[in-house]
Amino acid sequence: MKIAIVCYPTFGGSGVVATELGLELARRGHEIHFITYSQPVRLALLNPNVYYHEVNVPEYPLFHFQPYELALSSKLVDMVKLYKIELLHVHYAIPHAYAGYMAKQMLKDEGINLPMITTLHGTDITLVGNHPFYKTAVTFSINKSDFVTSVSQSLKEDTIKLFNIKNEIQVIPNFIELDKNIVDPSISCRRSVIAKENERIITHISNFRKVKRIPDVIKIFYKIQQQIPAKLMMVGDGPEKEKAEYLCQELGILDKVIFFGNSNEIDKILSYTDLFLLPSETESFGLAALEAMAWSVPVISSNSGGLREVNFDGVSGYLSDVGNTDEMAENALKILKDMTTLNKFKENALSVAKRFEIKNILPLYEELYQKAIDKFS
Ligand code: GMT
Repeated sequence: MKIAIVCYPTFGGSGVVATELGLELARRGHEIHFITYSQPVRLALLNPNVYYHEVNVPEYPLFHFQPYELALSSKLVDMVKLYKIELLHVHYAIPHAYAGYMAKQMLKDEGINLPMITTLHGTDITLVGNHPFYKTAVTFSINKSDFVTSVSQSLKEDTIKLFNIKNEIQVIPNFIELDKNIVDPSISCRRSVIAKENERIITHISNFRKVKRIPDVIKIFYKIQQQIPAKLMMVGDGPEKEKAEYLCQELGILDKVIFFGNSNEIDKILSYTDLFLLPSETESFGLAALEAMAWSVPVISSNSGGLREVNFDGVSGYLSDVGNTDEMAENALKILKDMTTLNKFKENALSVAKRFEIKNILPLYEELYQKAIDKFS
């Protein structure tokens, strides 16, 4: 199949899911065209069957806001015609489903009927899309998509609750590729740069937005390090990062916290992590938690949204109410208290992660693609 994938190219989860999906589809012989405003961070272009088409938005003094949707829909139409693309898969409703719908209409005018699948990822529904200034257009573009998927049951329920949706929503969970998780022999020496032998390594990875409750991450770690020797690795960048650095300074723990910024070495970092923290306000799925579990790292998370479908309480980690940092710290200490308990949780984390292996999830997308193409042919 010839598939166009529209996504955000940044470190966020939806872009990562879209990129990994496209790369795996390409390995399976499909022709994949990524269409976005810069090269997706996890996209290695040296893959056969993978194309990347950049959307450029020329500046003009009259534009206070650059008309990205316009440039994206034009690019879509041009690439669909040039490469004879059969299907459009847009990740994150805003503004991709809207631009995709416009492209479909333009193509229809030229006698080309292109099916469009929209995958809802989370904040496009729960935080941004729900805003009264966007809601009308988001509802319209979800209802005009030919097929709609969501990354968790919880997100499906939120979508139905928040929008007047007429379409069926199929849940296709996010996935993980486990085969690539091979421990690099240089890892133990890298670990020793970060922490001493007796120190536990705790990690948080996110885009450092408010929804991630970064101060809670710090508070949980503060309580942990009062009881056991530990280091905290803060990976990612965003608006809450600087405040977090000051909070660590105030609490006198700055020497125990390493702020990495955005990293392309997530796998290496996770391979020597003992515990992952994700106390988010809301999380439609929690891909970062799944990525940690795939490296046998147990997770302390909030129990919001789709996290309950990923992190199993008392098995792969623990879940607490949003903001209950005391309980989160207690649970963390329960896991870290001795090697036998930690190893049990590590084993469990990996076995839960295996349910989300790419080889189990990808066929669901392939079936849906086929159904969409058949419907339009
Ligand atoms: O976390 C974000 O705000 C980024 C957002 C994205 O588009 O990258 O993440 C959402 O999509 C991820 C991939 O499906 C999910 O794993 C995240 O849970 C979801 N974030 C939220 O719901 C807050």
